[in-house]
Amino acid sequence: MRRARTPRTPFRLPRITTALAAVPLALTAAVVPAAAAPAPAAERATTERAERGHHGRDTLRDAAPKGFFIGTAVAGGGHHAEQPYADPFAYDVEYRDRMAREFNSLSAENQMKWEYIHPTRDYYNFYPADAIVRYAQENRQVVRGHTLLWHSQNPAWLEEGDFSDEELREILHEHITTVVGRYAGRIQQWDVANEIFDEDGEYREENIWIRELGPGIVADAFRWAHEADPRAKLFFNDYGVESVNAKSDAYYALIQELKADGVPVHGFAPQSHLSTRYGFPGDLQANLQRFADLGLETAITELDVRMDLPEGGEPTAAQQAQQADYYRRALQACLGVETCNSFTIWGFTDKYSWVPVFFPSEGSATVMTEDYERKPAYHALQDTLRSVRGKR
Ligand code: 9MR
Repeated sequence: MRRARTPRTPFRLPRITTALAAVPLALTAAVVPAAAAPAPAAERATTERAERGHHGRDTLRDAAPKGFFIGTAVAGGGHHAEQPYADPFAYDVEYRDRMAREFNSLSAENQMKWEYIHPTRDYYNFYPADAIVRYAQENRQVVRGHTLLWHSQNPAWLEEGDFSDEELREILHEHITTVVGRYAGRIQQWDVANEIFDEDGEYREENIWIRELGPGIVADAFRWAHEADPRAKLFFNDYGVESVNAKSDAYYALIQELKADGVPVHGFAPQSHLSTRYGFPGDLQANLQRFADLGLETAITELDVRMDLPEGGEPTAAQQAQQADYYRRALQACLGVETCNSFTIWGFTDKYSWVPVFFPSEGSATVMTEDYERKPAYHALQDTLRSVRGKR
């Protein structure tokens, strides 16, 4: 029997005309600089043809083995909002074209986070997230949803509100039901719980849900997400859990408990924000494997490799080679684990990377320069994918 459909949203959305609906997104963005406006269609087609000439069938998704998802974060919101450019996903045509050609999986960098998708208590802003899901469908890409229960990027109405425990629980329930339900069948993996443990493997105090409602709320979040979309694979996601350490041990123990209780947890993902300041986490594959052995899917969800930039800002050849080595080893670790079928980099061009904004002396963390030139790290990924194509 068919399940009753969850209503798409209990709230009234503003009516929009078809013409408006076709505008990519960021209708609410401030003034768009003229230079950033999309190129006229004809010009765009020429650029696309020229590009295909260069890179047609020569991209990461073309190199990927069957059933393997190579993804990127879709730039928009978050740190981008303070940068001197218009929303990349809405207005950078070259960026959009490359994203379609290079990747078969997309993650919402910020657009599905609470502060964006649920900015006031009674209103959901689905435009940016809808645009990503629609674009992904048009380009035969899967989507990773990010994220439902987190301590950061929550709206003030939530963090500063005066709610009873019952109300808070209902707010989370309604949010998960509404957001996951809206995209049901169109999201491959959801980062249900993000960054819930600190470095010592203790629950983070900053997490409003866990602090106010107790850790049991995590299991409820997974149950509610599963009810809203039984097909989506539900993940724990965190940084600093690439290796076997106190934090990843905390996930290992928690997931065992949850599975014993029948909670629908399907995956564990080390984000993998790496830096050449620290060595490569050599036990990444072994760590993924121990989670796979619990019957879980695994994924790399936010890989980038930042470095200290020399004066002038250009990485040396040696730095580029070291970075390429980190990218290659991260991908090899994932490919070495049978249940690791999703490998996402946190942005593919330095033009939009979060790294220099958060780590001022570091940068060059992605696989393409600001001008979309492919770095050695790009080729490391491409060669590694090609080497297993047909064998996996
Ligand atoms: O890339 C995101 C950036 O645009 C935001 O400003 C930032 C705010 O915290 O979040 C970045 O994405 C984070 C992701 O959601 C969770 N893991 C760490 C990522 C990098 O900070």
